[in-house]
Amino acid sequence: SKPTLALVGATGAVGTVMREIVSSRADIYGEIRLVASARSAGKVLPVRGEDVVVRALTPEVFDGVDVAIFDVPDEVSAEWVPIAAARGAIVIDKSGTFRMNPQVPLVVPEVNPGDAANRPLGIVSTPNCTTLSMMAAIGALHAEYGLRELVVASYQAVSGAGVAGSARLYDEIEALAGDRTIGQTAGDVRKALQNKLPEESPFPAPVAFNVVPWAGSLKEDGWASEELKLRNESRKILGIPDLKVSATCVRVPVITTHSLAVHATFAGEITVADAHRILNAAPTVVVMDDPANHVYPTPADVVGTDPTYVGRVRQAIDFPNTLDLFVCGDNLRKGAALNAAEIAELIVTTEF
Ligand code: 2RA
Repeated sequence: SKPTLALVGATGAVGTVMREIVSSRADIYGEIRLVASARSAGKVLPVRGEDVVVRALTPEVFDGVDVAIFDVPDEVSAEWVPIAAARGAIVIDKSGTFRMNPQVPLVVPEVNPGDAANRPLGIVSTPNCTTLSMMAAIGALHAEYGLRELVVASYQAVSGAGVAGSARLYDEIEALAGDRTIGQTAGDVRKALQNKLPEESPFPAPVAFNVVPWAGSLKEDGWASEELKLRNESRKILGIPDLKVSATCVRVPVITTHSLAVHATFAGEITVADAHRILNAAPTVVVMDDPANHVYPTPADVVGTDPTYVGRVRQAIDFPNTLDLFVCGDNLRKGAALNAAEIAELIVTTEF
């Protein structure tokens, strides 16, 4: 019989995309159970064209579940993922809790699919959306040219901070719209928002009419957690423990789709033609790279779609072993729900 899937965190930003993704891809599941906090239990949400009542997160909800996909805050995963695994579910977890645990594989199906089968705790982690947004492209280049260093600047969408992140940008834009004096005096955006939007923002500075060089929490020596995740997770997924990585993560006024400017250094010389050939052959990568005709990926043009988009590929003038490229990926799809769904499909089709 077909396996039972549980979607835990079914009502969040990623959960909403998750329901849409499992409804539109090959129908490999028997029952699909929707699970959320007690606050959301009882809601009726569509999945595969049917209304499903959301169930509260309890140990019993995992009885009979074969695969559970979790998209909940770190502390909720820390408590509940082991409970689901102990009840026999194979858990695919989107939180940061288990990603760097050596007993938990961190999987991007295009890059390291084999790792998904080796899961002593019954848990597979899926990476942070920023890492994921570039990984299909970087993994393909690495497989042929041997990656040595990554220097990355991110341009991250507000929905990376969940439903509240998107709501905040819409609110800020609405509050400031129509004022053609705004954005010309130091602090005027911040002041106008303080007057009009008294509630707290999920971001440490205005995000409308602005860019904010911060994502995540403060770590040692001034690093943001997001920047360290990009480093540590890239090393683990690519299987290069000493990969040199340095990142600066920036929030921009985009609702959904993270972008990254990537400076990638390889073991030997790599040309733009080499990169185009490899990226064109990668099934989930789309090359949009014709600057003479203004063809390059932008978040607004690719949001809501599955591939990893790459453009602006250049051989760095002073670094022959280095490519500079611009990558866009939908942070709620490949960056979150889609990658989790693909891991689940990989496990179900090979093991059930
Ligand atoms: C962000 N990467 O964009 C985070 C979400 N996991 O805020």
